[in-house]
Amino acid sequence: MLKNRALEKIRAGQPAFGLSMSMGESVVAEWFARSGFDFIWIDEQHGTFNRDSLLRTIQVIGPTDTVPIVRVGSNEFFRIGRALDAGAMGIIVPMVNSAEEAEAAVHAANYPPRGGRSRGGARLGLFAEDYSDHANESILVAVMVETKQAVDRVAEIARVDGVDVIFIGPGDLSLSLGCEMGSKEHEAAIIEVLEKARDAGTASGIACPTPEEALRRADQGFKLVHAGSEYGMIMSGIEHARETLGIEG
Ligand code: 3PY
Ligand code: MG
Repeated sequence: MLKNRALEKIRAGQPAFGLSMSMGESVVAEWFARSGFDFIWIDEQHGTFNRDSLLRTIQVIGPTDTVPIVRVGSNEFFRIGRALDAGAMGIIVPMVNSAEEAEAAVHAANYPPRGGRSRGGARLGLFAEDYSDHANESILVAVMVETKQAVDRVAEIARVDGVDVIFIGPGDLSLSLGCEMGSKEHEAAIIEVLEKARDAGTASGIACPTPEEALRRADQGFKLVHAGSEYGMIMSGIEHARETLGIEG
């Protein structure tokens, strides 16, 4: 069997909390992997990862109970297969705007008969002899709803078999809606996504900049909850030091 603590928690109706990494620094990965969080989101889309640093980060996190999940750069068959072959136990697919695009992500992440993932990869035998027998049930597939178009179609996206989580990207959503983050319109769209996904029997997730915000979203019912990034932590640490010492930038 393959273990995926984040997916187990979501299936049990509990929130799974995670941190994200956007820089491929393996020592940060070591600290994050031992932090007790349920998952680490490795950001191929906006981060500075290349193929090597992505693999190294997964190699550091993989042996712990914390689950490595890759936000892939795009919804491409080979890109998704490559992240999973490197050892990711989940994918987050950005900018999914239709049921067809969600189906493509599920297809890429699952071996036949559910999908069309290609079997191979030098690492997978490390996880289980029968990896390909268990991968489909153990790998988390999250699709990101972060445009107006996707909000309008969220009910059909959430009904796609094999989508475990509808994940909101609040930043892109505010750009697409043309409203401020935290505005009434923005918040209404977030709650609409949460409720429509719930009606379809699918969990929701959301990216939060702070643990306080993550707690608030978990209380609202979000299950895959991003609670901060190494980048955000570095920036707030720098800001705190500057303010404390009166250093002007
Ligand atoms: C967004 O806010 O758009 C995201 O993709 C969060 O990572
Ligand atoms: Mg986004």
